[in-house]
Amino acid sequence: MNCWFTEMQTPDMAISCRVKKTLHEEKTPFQHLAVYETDQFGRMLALDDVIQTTIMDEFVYHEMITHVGLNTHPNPRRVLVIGGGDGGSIREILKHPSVELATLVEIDERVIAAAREYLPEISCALGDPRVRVIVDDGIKHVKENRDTYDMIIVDSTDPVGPAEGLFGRAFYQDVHDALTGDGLFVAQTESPFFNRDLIPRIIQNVRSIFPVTRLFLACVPTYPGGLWTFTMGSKKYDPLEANLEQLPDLKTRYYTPAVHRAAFVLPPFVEELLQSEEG
Ligand code: AG3
Repeated sequence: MNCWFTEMQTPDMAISCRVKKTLHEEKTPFQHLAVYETDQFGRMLALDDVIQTTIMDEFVYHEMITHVGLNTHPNPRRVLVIGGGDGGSIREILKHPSVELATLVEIDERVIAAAREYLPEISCALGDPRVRVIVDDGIKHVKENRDTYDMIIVDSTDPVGPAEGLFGRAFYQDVHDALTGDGLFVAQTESPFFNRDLIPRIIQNVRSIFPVTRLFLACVPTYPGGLWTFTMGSKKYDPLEANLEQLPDLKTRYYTPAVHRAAFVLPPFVEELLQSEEG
């Protein structure tokens, strides 16, 4: 059998990998959800034919979307993840002893169920007593919870379909208001090669709301272009001045204090996105 999964990463470019077995497939009220067994990347979760996470490279994304922010804040106790139904961000958050409550707000409960069943390495922390799982719209949740979270992680899909609102100014304002007085947020913000209109818009919006705005990079092979951006908006703490001397043992495979600092070193073609007047 010769069966391939293909994601159209742009209208003119695709990534394909051979599928050994389709482990699960369904149409949820929100999207098409599939879990494939592949030789190249291990098990892989796709939503509407877009790769969300794979056993081979999920650690990069989940470590970087969580630890950079958590180690920038001196005492993160209440942390919110919007999206991220696979549980990878939650798993990393719980490595921080300061965290008392990690809340996951995922719009599609079927994603959580599929991750629990087929991706236990990623979803393993969802049953921890410090975790609260809420099936709801993240946009609504931040509107309804003011001054509540020390850190918010926006672990979303691409800015189409259910996640579109998670990239707009109104949402960042609600994220700001849902954070405590010295809180910060980190969002996944797509490819510096293929999203050159989107990223400057995000940066401008976040800058108009947060005193500290930073972009950082990591390499996620299954995402378009491989090089991926994350954006931090912070009310007080600057990730470039974070005290990384005495971290708990995070047992990471990508994140280290040196990688934390290096992630903010931007090549000129990325730096340009921060200076753009467009948007
Ligand atoms: N969120 C998806 C990031 C965007 C991937 N885009 C793409 N493959 N075109 C990942 C969720 C993992 N918790």
